[in-house]
Amino acid sequence: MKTAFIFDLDGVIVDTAKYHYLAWQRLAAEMGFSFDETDNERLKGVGRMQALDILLEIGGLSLTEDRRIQLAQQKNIWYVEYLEMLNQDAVLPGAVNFLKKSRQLGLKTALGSASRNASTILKKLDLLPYFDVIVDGNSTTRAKPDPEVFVLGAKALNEPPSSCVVFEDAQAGIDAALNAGMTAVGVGLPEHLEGAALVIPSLQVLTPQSLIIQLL
Ligand code: B16
Ligand code: MG
Repeated sequence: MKTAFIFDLDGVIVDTAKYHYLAWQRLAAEMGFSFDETDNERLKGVGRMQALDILLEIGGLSLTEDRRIQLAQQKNIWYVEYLEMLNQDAVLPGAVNFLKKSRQLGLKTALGSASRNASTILKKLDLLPYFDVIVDGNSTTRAKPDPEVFVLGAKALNEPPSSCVVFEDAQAGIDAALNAGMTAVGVGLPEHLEGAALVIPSLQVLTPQSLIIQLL
């Protein structure tokens, strides 16, 4: 029986992916190479420095540690600027209802995000009260597909991994959930979410209750 849900943030609860994309694209443009949506798919769900390394690999650049840190900081400055535009429209379809119903059912809920901006985003959108526990890029040292973020979430909820369902929009996150010994539900396109027990286009298409029954 599943008793806890762990949600990724970007791409599952809120649509912040477009702001990450804009900021990475701007950085690539400054360095003189182009970066498209197919390339961007590889950056989803992974931590900031790892995402930068993938970007630099795409651009064929090898840079010093200091320069890489500087570039990651610049990207984050732009990303945080773009987040100023964030409003309730960025909350993905069905997300709030699904969270509400999960809690009404007595399920425990955690956030498991790679983002170091997760709490700022949740606060801005009044979503903090829907989570018992927040685990984000500030409390982890290893990026998805390492299971750390979800393992910490389950521990904080006091639930065994086998009782947890992870909702993820990125392959790295699905792999992290499976590496943690949890059930993964993919949110997005099936071709980017291999290994998920189920792939849905958004949280709008199912209820927590029907999911629990499906996963029995
Ligand atoms: P930040 P998630 C991830 O969030 C994003 O999908 C990924 O694109 C980003 O690089 C990562 O957070 C780090 O974000 O730069 O804000 O710390 O999908 O794990 O909620
Ligand atoms: Mg995500």
